[in-house]
Amino acid sequence: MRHKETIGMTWSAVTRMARRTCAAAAIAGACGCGSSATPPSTPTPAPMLRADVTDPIGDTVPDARVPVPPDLVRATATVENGNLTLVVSLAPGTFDRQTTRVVALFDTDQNPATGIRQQNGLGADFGLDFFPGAGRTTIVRADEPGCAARQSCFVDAGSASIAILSDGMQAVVPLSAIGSASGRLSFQMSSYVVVSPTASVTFDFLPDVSLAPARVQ
Ligand SMILES: [Ca+2]
Ligand SMILES: [Ca+2]
Repeated sequence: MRHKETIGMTWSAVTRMARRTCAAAAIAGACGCGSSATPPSTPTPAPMLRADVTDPIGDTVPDARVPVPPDLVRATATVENGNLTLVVSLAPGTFDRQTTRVVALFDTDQNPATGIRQQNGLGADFGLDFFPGAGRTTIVRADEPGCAARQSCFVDAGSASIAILSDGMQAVVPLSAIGSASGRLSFQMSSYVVVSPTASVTFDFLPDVSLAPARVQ
């Protein structure tokens, strides 16, 4: 018998044995069949989830009060080890650390009927309000009754630090802080500038409002 056949038979025998073992364990309700020899008490690491979304340069809405409007060009979202890392990039020269603000809205339960309905159909349950001038992002939660009463549609639900990049920002937040268990969510970002104590101007959306929300999956 050639060596290759020996290995083939041996492996086949091992597989048969494993199947039998698994079949017995399955009856007892504790089988890791098809995965590995990892004990059932050790959770399998969740696969990394990701979204990478781009937006055109030069598609901001003009406003005389803001000579250089913040122009969103890219967002990447990564979910790993129970955290969401969100990186937003702006067109070169359009990110002003003192005045640029960016908000990310998450449809955490991926249900358009819950949360605050957006123009593109997103039902926003949570959000991040990036404030580079203060070096942090505010975590906000949808307040549906407040919104219906024409008060604030989102209320503060915590904060996280942000890293300032050359043309953008990065935030890392625990999934639990934005009400997400799996990390699978839809989102949309927008850039804005506060132009007076009572007014802000939104300049750009990513993805555009005519497109479906971005999906982390
Ligand atoms: Ca843009
Ligand atoms: Ca929702």
